[in-house]
Amino acid sequence: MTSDTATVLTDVHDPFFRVVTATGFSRGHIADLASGRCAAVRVPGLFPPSVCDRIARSLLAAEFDNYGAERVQPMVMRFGVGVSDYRADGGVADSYWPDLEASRAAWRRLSLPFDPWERARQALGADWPGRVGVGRRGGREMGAGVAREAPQGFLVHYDDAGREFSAPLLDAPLVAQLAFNVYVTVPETGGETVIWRHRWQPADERHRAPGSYGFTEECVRDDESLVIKPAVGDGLLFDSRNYHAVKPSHGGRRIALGFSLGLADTGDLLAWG
Ligand SMILES: O=C(O)CCC(=O)C(=O)O
Ligand SMILES: [Fe+2]
Repeated sequence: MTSDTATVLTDVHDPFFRVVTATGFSRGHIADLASGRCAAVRVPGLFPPSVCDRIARSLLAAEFDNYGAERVQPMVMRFGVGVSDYRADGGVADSYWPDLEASRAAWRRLSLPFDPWERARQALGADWPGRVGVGRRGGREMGAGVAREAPQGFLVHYDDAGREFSAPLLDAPLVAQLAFNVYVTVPETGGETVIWRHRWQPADERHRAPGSYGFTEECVRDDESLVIKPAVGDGLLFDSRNYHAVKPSHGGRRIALGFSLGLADTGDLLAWG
């Protein structure tokens, strides 16, 4: 490749690969995300400082579990269960359900005076014509979300239940999948979320360590990217089928409440953790 070609490649920009900053999540934002007309929507102050403080006070003192070390290296911590740790034979391991009950009990023991998941869903649904609820599988309600902390970051990866599970994960078929996070504590430096304009393709598997959830940076080397530096209270919604990563944190903990958000064929938005 000549250096001229290289210059052209790095200069090329997709006008739809952009972060929109807004005062709330509108119907249009969610439609644009689902249809690929924007990459991420950020709402500063989605959770007010008093709400973040209250959640942070509880979570900073709580004991986190780790995601399974065979799949997730470097280590990522979680408070609550995430279904990605329970993938078994293309489905969901039975142990997800009792562990989810234990996770709900652990969240109740934090004695928060509000339900942060309900609050987040209300914000997402403020302008949405359909329902915003928690997804069901076999009639049972899935987890509403999980608090996560990745001190050394998340590797480059994508999230797409349609590929990760051999049959539909939820009872309602999904037509798009987004990731939602709200940040309750952030580090002094680092902890940026990076999103690449790249969706999984078969050859990408060359860049994945066996059994790992993540890919090497090589996989997205030539792709346009966006870097988002979260602040406390920011809500971030993005298309999780685009590869994304989180940079390591320095000088403080980065705790995010997150869930996947599917757009169902019914027009409802369904969360799961
Ligand atoms: O913490 C973040 O900013 C993104 C984490 C992530 O990989 C996700 O929400 O799918
Ligand atoms: Fe992700």
